[in-house]
Amino acid sequence: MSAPDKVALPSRDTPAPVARAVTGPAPSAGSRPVPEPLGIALVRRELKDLRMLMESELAQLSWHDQRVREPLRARVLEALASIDLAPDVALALAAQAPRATRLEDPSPLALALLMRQLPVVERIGPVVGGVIAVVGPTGAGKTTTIAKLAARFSLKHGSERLALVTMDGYRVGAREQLRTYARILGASVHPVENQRDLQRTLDRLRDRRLVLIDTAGMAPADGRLAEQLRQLALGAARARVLLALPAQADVHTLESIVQGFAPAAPAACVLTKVDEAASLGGPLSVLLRHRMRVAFVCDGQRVPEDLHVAHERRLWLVRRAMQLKEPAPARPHHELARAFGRAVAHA
Ligand SMILES: Nc1nc2c(ncn2[C@@H]2O[C@H](COP(=O)(O)OP(=O)(O)OP(=O)(O)O)[C@@H](O)[C@H]2O)c(=O)[nH]1
Ligand SMILES: [Mg+2]
Repeated sequence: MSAPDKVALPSRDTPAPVARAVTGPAPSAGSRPVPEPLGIALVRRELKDLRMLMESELAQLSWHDQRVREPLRARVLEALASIDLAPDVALALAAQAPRATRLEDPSPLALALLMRQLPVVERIGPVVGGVIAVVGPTGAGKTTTIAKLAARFSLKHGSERLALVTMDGYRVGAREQLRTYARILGASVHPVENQRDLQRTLDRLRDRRLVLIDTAGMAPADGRLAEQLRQLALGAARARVLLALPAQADVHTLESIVQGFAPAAPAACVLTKVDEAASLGGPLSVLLRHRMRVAFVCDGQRVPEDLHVAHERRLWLVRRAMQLKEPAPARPHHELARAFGRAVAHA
């Protein structure tokens, strides 16, 4: 192979000529890019195929190795993967499985591991008090959750010591939606425009036993989100923040929600729309990966019946995740092996 001695090394000051020396002159403005010679394109494709083949073979090898060395853990991993748990999370969980057991069927083991690791708020009752703000993306069920929490409270303590505050001035009808719930419960609603307004309103409501703050739904990428969260943090410093996480969203969306709302420092989340989720692998993966604790689980639109305390629903949630798994064969072995290989490579 001839040395590429004609290609001058770029100095620190001169920008690199971006492969022009090798591929010929740059196309002039308006001209079409010069197509790559057919031979080079073919070699490139062959190399890519070869790399994929080698990666897949290596993944298969390490997967088979795992199955031989630790058959029980491999079976637990299969059970966890069958509910669509992300490979990194499934691997971390399976690593906690014992190496041997007398159990014939490893699924209870996977269930037990999930149960033990699922982060939930332990000491919480269905009737909460204090100042609680619910944040989250559009349509996640924030206002409905507020209505459910408010209804629970007023059933037990009446509505005189309850107040609802809304920061949602964006969506048409948002305030009216909260007012409708408040009217039914006989509670007061306090719309606020900005951080100082929020602060003053909370000061006035100091004697209330429960103050629930509804916020405007915003996508994690929405430029206005940072401002809303800033106003909430400064205007309601003593509020505990709950993040509404819609369980039917896919794992990437949930990941971006958790990251996007991290500046609000949520104390826990409310897992909403569990009844609409076709699989719970995504939400469980994100909860486990971020150690995001679940305070409440919502599985329907009914107020307040469809709100449940998460620590009482732990087994129910994990069982449901297991029931929602794809019918057997859950996931082809080669696919699991590839996921396993990828997770090992990224570990
Ligand atoms: N199936 C089901 N629907 C729900 C649940 N929670 C809320 N919903 C419905 O989801 C829709 C949106 O709920 P909202 O409470 O308005 O959601 P939001 O997050 O306040 O929405 P925005 O304020 O527009 O961001 C409504 O039709 C609710 O009835 C749930 O747990 N299960
Ligand atoms: Mg709302």
